[in-house]
Amino acid sequence: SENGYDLWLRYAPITDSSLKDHYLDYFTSFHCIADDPTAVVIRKELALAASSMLGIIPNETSRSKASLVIATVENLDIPANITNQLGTEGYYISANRGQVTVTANTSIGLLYGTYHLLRLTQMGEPLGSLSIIEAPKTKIRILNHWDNLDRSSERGYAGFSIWDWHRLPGYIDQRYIDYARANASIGINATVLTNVNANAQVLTPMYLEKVKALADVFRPYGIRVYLTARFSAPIEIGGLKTADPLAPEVQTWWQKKAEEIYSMIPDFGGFLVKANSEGQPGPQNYGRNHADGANMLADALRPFGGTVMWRAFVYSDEEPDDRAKQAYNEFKPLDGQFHENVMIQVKNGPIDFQPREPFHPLFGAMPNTPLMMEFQITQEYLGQATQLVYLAPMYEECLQSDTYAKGESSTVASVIDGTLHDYQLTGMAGVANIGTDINWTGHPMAQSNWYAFGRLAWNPQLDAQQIADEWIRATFGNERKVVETISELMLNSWETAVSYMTPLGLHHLMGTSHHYGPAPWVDNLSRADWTPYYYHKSNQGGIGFDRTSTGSNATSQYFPPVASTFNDPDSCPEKFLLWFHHLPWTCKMKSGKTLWEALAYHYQNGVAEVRRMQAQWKQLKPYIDHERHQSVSMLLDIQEQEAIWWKDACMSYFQSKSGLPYPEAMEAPQ
Ligand code: GCW
Repeated sequence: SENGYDLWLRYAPITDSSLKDHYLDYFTSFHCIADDPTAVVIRKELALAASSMLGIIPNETSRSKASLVIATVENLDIPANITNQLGTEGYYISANRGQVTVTANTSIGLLYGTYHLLRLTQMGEPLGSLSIIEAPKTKIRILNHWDNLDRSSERGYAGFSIWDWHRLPGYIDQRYIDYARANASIGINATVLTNVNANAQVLTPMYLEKVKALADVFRPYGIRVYLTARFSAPIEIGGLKTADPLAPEVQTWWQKKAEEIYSMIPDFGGFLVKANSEGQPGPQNYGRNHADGANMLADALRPFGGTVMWRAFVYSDEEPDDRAKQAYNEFKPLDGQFHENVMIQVKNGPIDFQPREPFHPLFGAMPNTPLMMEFQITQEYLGQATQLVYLAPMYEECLQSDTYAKGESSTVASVIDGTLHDYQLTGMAGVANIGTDINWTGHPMAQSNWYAFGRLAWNPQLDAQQIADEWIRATFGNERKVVETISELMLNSWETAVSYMTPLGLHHLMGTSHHYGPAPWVDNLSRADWTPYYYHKSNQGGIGFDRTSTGSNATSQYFPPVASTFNDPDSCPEKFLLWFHHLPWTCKMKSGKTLWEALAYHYQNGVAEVRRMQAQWKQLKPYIDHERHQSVSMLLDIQEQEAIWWKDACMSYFQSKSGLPYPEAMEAPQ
């Protein structure tokens, strides 16, 4: 049944007979030179794909007779100018006289190349004249599971954690294998199994056995396992009195722990650490800084080739004037002080995965410390698992932002892929939206966000449109009407959600702690930085957070001319207006509308756009199986209700501040 379990590896039967004949020419017989566990995976995937798409099991034959050859470069005659570009994970696909060759320096490269070929086949692309050279632009392409050992998942909306700790290590769930396949098919090569709000238990021998079992499953797919390290673990599971990073007994404890882990998992990736943030322990508890903490762990991992990913998501009520500034203030002065196997993991924006944020000012500001991106795939603030929001346009907007760190064209993407500052370590992390739901991600369309994350981690320059096109074809087929309609629907969906939730730079209006639905009126929490009111500050005089030089001066954390562009309400892009400015309700927008009218227009338009999505989806009924069509239809109906809820709640509340009448075009609250 079409329950979504197969993700974008659906391998639907190819019904067009000439296309089918074309693919039969290539998949009937193949030759694979490689016999390590990854080669076993390649053979299995080929058999699965060919039997499902073409109704055949490809037969293994000699190289001269084969129409498909999959072999590492030393077996073939590939010019050095090509092999030089492939690195350890890249591949070259070429076609010559009826033979397609996939080659790479490593078997992982072959696996990636095979998946590329299968993607083209699912997309109905001809294979006869291929010449594709691909290599990833970042080294670590990693999922962050915010999964707890009791199988709950922080900010997970698709069931429970897929890690069945209770039955590990003895029982290997088929899901682990399908998870690895899905990740490898889009180039994801690493995973953090546990929540950044970490539980030290995972570092005890009993759990490490289980982690080892997962690492063994993932290895042939090129995926390395990482764990979160709770900074106070030496106290909690080590019986020490302190976790001070400069205390010798603490250093020794972590060194021994690293030794123990690597004796079981020789390719263990390293640690992801959330320290001194939201109550998590860290080096500052001992009067030390982030570099002291990160370097201590890095030194423990270094002999084994491991990496520390230290998160820059820090804020506390000690800096109450503007939470958006704290990460920059704490980390920028430490640039250059981190050891070479440390990366700093920075969220895309300075607050917290809001529907839309300007890029984080740390990007470009730490030339001597490799920064990696942290995107959220799970839709904590974006309708969770009931709303259709394709996130690639949001990722793209951030990656294509120009930091001006080294003049024009210093994009965030060029920071992340390492080219701007010549970083030796590069990476992109995505907070996973994966759970035990049959379709993995709760909302069937949310699979596209997992897919898009992987594709952008591989190449941060890809565009959201191309990624959507690939995903739709693999997931729903190549029918033109289907591809065009879903593509349009997906590509508008993020802007639509921003419109009915937090237009014009508004942010953090969500209900406290669950973050679902509007609650801009909440103004009395114990901490200002958790209080929606703090972020919009609306009163009779106007609305917005003044982050200019007369306000919190967060704009000064950006390079010129970005700083001055954001600082001046006339040049600040309207999409970020109320992020940086507190403005009167009646001030004029570029359209000639007043701010109040523009706000109303956005909320109203967001609702109208959801209705358009419903209408578009309806048209696809004849083209899509009942199960998936019905499920997305029901979810869109909920989304419409929720968009109305956002509009009504926010506009009624803001009206209580502005005292202005509803603009004409606006449906008054029901
Ligand atoms: O987005 C916020 C979430 C927390 C999360 C935190 C973080 C894991 O509300 O649930 O904790 O960010 O990123 O550390």
